Amino acid sequence: MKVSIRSLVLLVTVITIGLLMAGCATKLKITKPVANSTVTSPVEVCFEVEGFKIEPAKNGVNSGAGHHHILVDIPQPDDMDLPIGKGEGQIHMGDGSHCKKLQLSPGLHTLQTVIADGNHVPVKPPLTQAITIVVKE
Ligand SMILES: [Cu+2]
Repeated sequence: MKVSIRSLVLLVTVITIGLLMAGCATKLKITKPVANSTVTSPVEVCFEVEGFKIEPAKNGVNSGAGHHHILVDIPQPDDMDLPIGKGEGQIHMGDGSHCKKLQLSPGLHTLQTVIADGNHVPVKPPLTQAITIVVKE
């Protein structure tokens, strides 16, 4: 009898830990604009993150924390071990914000968000999502 109660306690513990881990899973979502929608410029881009802390880049490199980047009309970097550059289409939200207004020309655009650490190096496993939108005249 004692053994079966122990087994039950163990089972409940395992299930609880499993549920807690599922609840802590890191998720990143572009909440604005809606994917495949037609919008007008300036376009406000907003993100929602679960299980990960968004903080200013000046806070340095901290486990489980970083800031957003938006890659506009450029592919994801080939080498995700290198810091995200500061060239055209590479937007850093180093102030720790969740939203950014972008001036975009009319036409089709790809927006990809990448979360990177205080040194601008994409976090591992990568936290990224890409959407396509159309900006009308
Ligand atoms: Cu950055």
